[in-house]
Amino acid sequence: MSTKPVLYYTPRSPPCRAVLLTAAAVGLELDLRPMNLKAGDHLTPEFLKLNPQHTIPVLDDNGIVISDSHVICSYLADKYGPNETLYPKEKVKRMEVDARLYFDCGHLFPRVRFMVEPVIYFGCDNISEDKIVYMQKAYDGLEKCLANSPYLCGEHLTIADLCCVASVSTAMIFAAIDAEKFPKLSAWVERMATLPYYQKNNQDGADILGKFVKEKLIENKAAKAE
Ligand SMILES: N[C@@H](CCC(=O)N[C@@H](CS)C(=O)NCC(=O)O)C(=O)O
Repeated sequence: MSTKPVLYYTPRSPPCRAVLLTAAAVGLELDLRPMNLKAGDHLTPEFLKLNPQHTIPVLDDNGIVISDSHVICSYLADKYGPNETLYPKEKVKRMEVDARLYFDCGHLFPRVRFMVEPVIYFGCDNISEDKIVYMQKAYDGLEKCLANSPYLCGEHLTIADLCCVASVSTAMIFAAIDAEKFPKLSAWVERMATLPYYQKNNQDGADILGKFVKEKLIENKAAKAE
């Protein structure tokens, strides 16, 4: 008998939230298994058997094990999506969505992690201006994608929007989006926030991370001053 797909995750992680958003978009219930990275849950022998790269999210859909949020979102949309718009089957359109997913993977999310991980894990007591400016430079790519359409790949919401917004909504807590410079991007973030499943599956987790990093900055500063 097939059971609900299991998701190893933490709500504060942007890639994990991209999967939560996609599952909600296709109306799929997941068996959620919270992970504590600080405690090393991702480094146990059992977890390493699932994902030797020791990253979350990891999806286990009745024995089909997938790591990397972008691949998981593609899989969920293909297998459970009620229509083809979320991850188009037509080749050229699909490549466009994939290009935006790679943009998140190679540009957006890495710049988020360079801002927050040194604070969370290595006692860093500030997010330097160069990291903030570098993050903001990546906003320009999204602004240009949105030049003629409400979503990153045209008229329809796709998994590219869901993956990118998980990173951007986190990034903007530390690297503000200048609405004059990036009006389309600002409007897109607001549009995404109106999705009925957005708050629970993305914003709540982004807020938890934002609060945690801000508290960590204070804690790390105090530790340095001692
Ligand atoms: N490209 C991966 C990145 C996943 C990732 O780096 N996740 C972080 C949490 S936000 C993680 O698992 N870090 C633990 C580690 O790298 O060991 C994805 O999209 O799934």
